Amino acid sequence: MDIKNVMQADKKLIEDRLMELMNINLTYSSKILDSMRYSLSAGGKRIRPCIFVEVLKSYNIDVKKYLDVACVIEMIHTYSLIHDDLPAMDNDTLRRGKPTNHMVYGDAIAILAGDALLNFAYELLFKFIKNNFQINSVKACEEISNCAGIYGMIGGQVSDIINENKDISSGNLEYIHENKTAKLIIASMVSAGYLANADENDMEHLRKYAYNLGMAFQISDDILDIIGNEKLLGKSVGKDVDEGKNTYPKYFGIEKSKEKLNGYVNSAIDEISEIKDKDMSFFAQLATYIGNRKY
Ligand code: GRG
Repeated sequence: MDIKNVMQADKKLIEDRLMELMNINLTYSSKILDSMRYSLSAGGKRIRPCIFVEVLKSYNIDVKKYLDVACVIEMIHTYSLIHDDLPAMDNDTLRRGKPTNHMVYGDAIAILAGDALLNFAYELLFKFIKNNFQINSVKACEEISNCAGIYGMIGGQVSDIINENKDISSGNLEYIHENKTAKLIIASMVSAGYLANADENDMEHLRKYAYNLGMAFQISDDILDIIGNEKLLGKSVGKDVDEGKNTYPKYFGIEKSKEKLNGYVNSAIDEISEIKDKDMSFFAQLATYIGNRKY
């Protein structure tokens, strides 16, 4: 299996559905749709919804039935990037090599586009529960909202912002990355696990795999930011490294960060290998791929 081909196919499925969902008409406020579509189709890797889809596939579940939940996760991720790029946060002018949302639509519309994506995501989750009414659908949606909010991504972002240019403990550093980055990856894996009716033992390993993968993802991202070669990653070209940010390379240095990255990759592989009666090879390969992203 070549995971790049697998992810390419998943990406197409997700992007087609995203654009269908965004096929909305608004007479007097269509600008918000332009702004939402701009960032949704600006060339993300779609790693979170791919993870969601691949968990379902491992459990032989019909992916199409749950595609809207995959799109919800990508919408939440996209809103977070739009807001993160705003002048009040990271003040970035480029993302994925293109002008950031607020550079094209202005701050007010960019703020509203982020809000609208988050709100639309929850509208879709309510519709999904209405049409698939069972306790595990509710648990899947609860997991997503929990991981995106103050116990997750927003909590991590807050701790990141208030600690800029400050010395923090390694525990705080881990908290920031676990929440800012790993939680949305955990949401992708665990919500799919619930929808696949995975047993408790599997759920535990899915959760721990996602945590380790998320930490590895962030550390490799930070190492790549420092060493450069951003074109290989397909992410924002020309973005400067923010010296005030608390990152693993800043805290531990590059070599120790690489060791930590390998540790998380190996732990992720160990966790997923514990699920023995399903084909989880995609996930072992994904962890290896993230560990080997080129510097
Ligand atoms: C504004 C609530 C709020 C949160 C922002 C996502 C985020 C939190 C900040 C973006 C900055 C950053 C480095 C976050 C860590 C997560 C991360 C590596 C995001 C980039 O994800 P990719 O690489 O992006 O999946 P693409 O472009 O592929 O979608």
